[in-house]
Amino acid sequence: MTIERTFSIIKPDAVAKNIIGEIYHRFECAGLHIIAAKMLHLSQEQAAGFYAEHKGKPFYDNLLKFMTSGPIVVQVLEGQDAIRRHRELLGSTDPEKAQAGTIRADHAISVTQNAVHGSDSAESAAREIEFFFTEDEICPRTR
Ligand code: DAT
Ligand code: MG
Repeated sequence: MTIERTFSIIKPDAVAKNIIGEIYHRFECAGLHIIAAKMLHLSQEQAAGFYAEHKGKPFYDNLLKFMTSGPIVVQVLEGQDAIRRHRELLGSTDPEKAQAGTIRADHAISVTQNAVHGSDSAESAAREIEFFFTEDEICPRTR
């Protein structure tokens, strides 16, 4: 297994529920290290750029409305097999289908307000990290 980096968002619903630390705790317990982090409020343009792949889908307008509705926390996670393991912690997109004990099963309100985002491939991770972070905002681990 290789050490990977992946990109994560704590979405507006989870920030509003005051569970940033609860979610960070799950990452840390799973051996994922937070190597960059910040809180921000997405503009319409930023949200559209980030979710460009979903433009034209029936849920797109609601997704942008939700993602710009309040602050989010974005982070880069690093660890062994980080992309797949992070996605496993999140659970399925629809919280009703998410495996018990996952973040979405425990905390998501609906398929739109689903608490968290995680990159789904190495290509998405690279693109999404670069979308939110400059190289000098990422802090390599001291081992
Ligand atoms: P994921 O976030 O699990 O990678 P995705 O990339 O397919 O899922 O979709 C991005 C987001 O768009 C998802 O987190 C919530 C929203 N979304 C996806 N499918 C939806 C649907 N059928 N109805 C409402 N919102 C949806
Ligand atoms: Mg996705």
